[in-house]
Amino acid sequence: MGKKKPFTPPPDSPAWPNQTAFRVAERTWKRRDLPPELLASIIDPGGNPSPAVQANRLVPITLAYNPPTLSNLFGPSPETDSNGRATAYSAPEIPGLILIPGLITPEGQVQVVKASLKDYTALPNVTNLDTHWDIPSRGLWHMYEQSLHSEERQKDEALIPMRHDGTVEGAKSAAAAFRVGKVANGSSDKDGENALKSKTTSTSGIEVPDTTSTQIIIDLPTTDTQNLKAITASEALKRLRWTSLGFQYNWSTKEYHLDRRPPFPPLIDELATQVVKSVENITGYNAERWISEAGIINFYQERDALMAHQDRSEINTEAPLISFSFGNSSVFLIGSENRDDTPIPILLRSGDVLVMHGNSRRAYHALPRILGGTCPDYLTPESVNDAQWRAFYNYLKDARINVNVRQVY
Ligand SMILES: O=C(O)CCC(=O)C(=O)O
Repeated sequence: MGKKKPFTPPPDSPAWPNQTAFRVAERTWKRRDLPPELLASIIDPGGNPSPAVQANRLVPITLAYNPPTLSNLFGPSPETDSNGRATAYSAPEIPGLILIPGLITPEGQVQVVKASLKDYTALPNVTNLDTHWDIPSRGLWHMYEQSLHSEERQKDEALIPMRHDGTVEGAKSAAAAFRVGKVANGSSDKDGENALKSKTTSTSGIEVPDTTSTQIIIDLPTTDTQNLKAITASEALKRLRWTSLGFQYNWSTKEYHLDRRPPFPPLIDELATQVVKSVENITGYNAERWISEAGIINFYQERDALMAHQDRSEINTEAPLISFSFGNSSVFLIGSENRDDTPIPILLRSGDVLVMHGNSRRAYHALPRILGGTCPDYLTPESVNDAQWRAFYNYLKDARINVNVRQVY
């Protein structure tokens, strides 16, 4: 008798008991063998003409401004009204969600991807790698590029050492002063070394520093790192999951560190601010009030996923959350504040922008699936007039990058 294949229950099977509707949707969309009829059910704001629009799952809305007048990195959306104003969409099933497909031009996408990989993965922005590896101050991308140019690549590729207590290579040469902190007992800032001199009271009544902090504290690992070893820059890039911008996020307490605030990158601030402006008429949140205070850049390899979660760490609940997608397309699920509600699946493509405000700001959402092989042709090195781009494309063709920006206070 032949060997029996292990049983995998179909997504809606009673063999998945006591699962919330959101969890069932996540498991459904995680599948490597997504059936064509399931793929056909996805809401695709960038599809032209979009069947989702025809099915009233997306409703065209008019933006306050014609996007190219706000930023030279904004293109016109695929559809424009008679005044030339771009069309964005709301999704009636998820009140407060706004989708602006194809907002970022190919040139804009190239700029943001390059900056995300090269500039924002270097100190003073802290990445998931910094906890475990002592990335030299010249930065991960710089090391990676050097390894690409090295003739005897395998032999010459430098290793990134493990981080050991008290040793931060970057501290020796970087302009900022670095300290290594212990996340476990929260004692890293007991002595007030990082106390900020200038504080301002936000609309939420919290005292928020209005200056950026030059001191970076890298939390030491709370788990055993015995099995980790020094790695090459290309290995490290595959393990890169996130980098944080502005107020640094404490992943353990799920709060922002008021005393850890590297300067927010002007390019991302500008794009986010102009998106906020473009949707002022819909959100009612005036761009004058907007401050790009914190951001996370998520780096996904093809098999990565982001589990269902709510973004609840921001105190300012009126400000929208702005989210940009680059590289391979993905399936984005968003529901309500209750995991028992079935989420809707949305296809996010490179250059798309998503705005969460109102009810959707606190809705559960997840990213169960990256769709490999969907990085757009206009991003291939042959299509982009930039000699440096080839190395970035080499990474992006198998990846997705999400840049999201929040006003915290
Ligand atoms: O990658 C995405 O599009 C979603 C990211 C996200 O939900 C988050 O960082 O909270």
